[in-house]
Amino acid sequence: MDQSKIRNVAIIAHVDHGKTTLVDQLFQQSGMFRENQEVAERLMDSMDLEKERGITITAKNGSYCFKDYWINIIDTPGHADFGGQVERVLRMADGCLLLVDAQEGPMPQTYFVLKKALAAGLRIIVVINKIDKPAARCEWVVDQVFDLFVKLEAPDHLLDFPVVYASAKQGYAKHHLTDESTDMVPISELIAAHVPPPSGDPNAPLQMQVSSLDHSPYLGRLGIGKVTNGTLSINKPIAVVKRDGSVTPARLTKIFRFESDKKVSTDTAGVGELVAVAGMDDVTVGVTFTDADNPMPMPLIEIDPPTISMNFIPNDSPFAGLEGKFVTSRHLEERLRKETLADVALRVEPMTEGVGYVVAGRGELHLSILIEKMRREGFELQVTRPQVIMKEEGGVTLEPYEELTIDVDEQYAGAVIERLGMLRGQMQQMHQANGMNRLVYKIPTRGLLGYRSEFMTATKGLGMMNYVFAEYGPYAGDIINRVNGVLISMETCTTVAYALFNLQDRGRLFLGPGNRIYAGQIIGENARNQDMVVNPAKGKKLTNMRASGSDENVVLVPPVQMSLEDCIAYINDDELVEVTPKTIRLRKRSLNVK
Ligand SMILES: Nc1nc2c(ncn2[C@@H]2O[C@H](COP(=O)(O)OP(=O)(O)OP(=O)(O)O)[C@@H](O)[C@H]2O)c(=O)[nH]1
Ligand SMILES: [Mg+2]
Repeated sequence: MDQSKIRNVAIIAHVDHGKTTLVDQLFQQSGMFRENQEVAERLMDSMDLEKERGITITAKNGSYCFKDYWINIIDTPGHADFGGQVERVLRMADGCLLLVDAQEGPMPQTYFVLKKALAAGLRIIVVINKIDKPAARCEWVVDQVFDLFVKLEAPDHLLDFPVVYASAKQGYAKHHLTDESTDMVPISELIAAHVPPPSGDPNAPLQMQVSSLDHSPYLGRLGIGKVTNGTLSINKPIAVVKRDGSVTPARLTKIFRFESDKKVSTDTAGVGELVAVAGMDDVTVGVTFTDADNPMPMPLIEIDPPTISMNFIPNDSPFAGLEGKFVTSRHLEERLRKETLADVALRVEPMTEGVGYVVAGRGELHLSILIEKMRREGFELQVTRPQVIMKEEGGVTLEPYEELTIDVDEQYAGAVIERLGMLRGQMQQMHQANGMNRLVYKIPTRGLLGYRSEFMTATKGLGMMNYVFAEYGPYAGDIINRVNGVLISMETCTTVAYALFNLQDRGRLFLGPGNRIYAGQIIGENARNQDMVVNPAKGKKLTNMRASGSDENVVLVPPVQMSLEDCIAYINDDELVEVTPKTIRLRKRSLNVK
């Protein structure tokens, strides 16, 4: 492949600003699909969980041709919990498309990814996306982006960034807002003109560092990265330099290049190409494949430390083993170890007290995705309330703080401000425009645990909240995340409509009639602030007199549906979430309810 015609571009943005949709359009319009071929929406979001949730969880590679250019695209996740991946895959890129929503403007994660792209010295093309939105305010957004570049002290030659206006959804991009809306060509033109070709030396010793991982059912683990120097070849013995600096000989069994969203096998790959390689089962992010006679490791990839942890413990509820295939602590350990190999942002250690593992990651979503994957594979387990990871410095306890940005309708702002105050948030800024308030806070990560669903309820689903890690700061004091107590079942039984009917005035129920439950299981939230033991199986006393209102016609309020994330966010320290392939239950740690 002609090195001068390769362009390696990462697409970076805040969550939902349209990265994966933009990739769809670039692919579609490059003519690589047959005219009548059915192509899935958000093609690159290929994992089941990505499709279901509409978010990108892992970065992915693809490519398309534009004129005689070969454009490699790296689609990245926008959610802050996966921010570490963005940083790593930027090593494969020579330039970036920074997408910004034409209405929202730069958001916390825009700041984070731009900072990383600037640190990597990458050329940046700004794409103002979603210009079809009626509330789009392109000029304002461009100004905001410029301010962001200045705030991040971008060097002069990057300050003069090219801008393109797009609707990824409708499939057009343009250099000026007044241009006609036709196709995506302006974006490809800017990539060809502004992103430099990869700079390596084809005659130097081989260097390819693994920036991300993939898995193939036939070949096992695949390491993905850029051939920075030299040539990668199947038949040539090479050496691997691991993270600890050790050098071992290796031989690759397969090399793939990315063509559209597929991997295509090849025997050699030259400088600047992005490839996936098979042949090393314990390949991890950061290792360098290099020349066997002249090993040249590349600088290590820094990995952000985890910010929160949860305990994963084997299921010991009365219903353990009834619904899952993998239940023991050995199963848990094996599975978690396997995950740490694939996900470098995850840490796993045995618990110091009791049986189980402390699993530390980059946020609630990061860990809940892992739990969801495990339950789909047939695991049963229990997890504890997430804890933030504190730091000691000079005898002082420090805790992580986030920068929180909230967009909320004026009428709900008061309630949100009051609650954030209780959660130890400090307001930094407040702007009002068109009946909306934008609030910026600094708040301990602890305060935000579980806050999202409360926020959604408080703003009738219309608010937006986003946060990114800001810094470690002094411990902010006690925070009470949940004020209500819970309703606990006093016996192992099947829930009965009549009993639930009598309980529903006490608070909010989490399940309906006909559910098998155990003593100590949580069946709802108490309206008061202490726990209450209740009997959800208590049928109506049978008397000779037939009273009106038999069991069949009691009217039940629909139970509150709690997702896995809701449950994790909900529990207190003396409670657990029990997860099986079929059910998610909330329980007291101690099932002794007598
Ligand atoms: N109106 C409008 N909506 C768009 C446009 N581009 C994307 N969207 C919508 O925005 C939502 C998010 O799009 P995605 O492409 O998944 O965004 P993303 O940046 O890949 O999101 P993450 O990978 O989760 O960070 C989807 O509902 C898209 O249909 C656009 O140009 N106009
Ligand atoms: Mg995406």
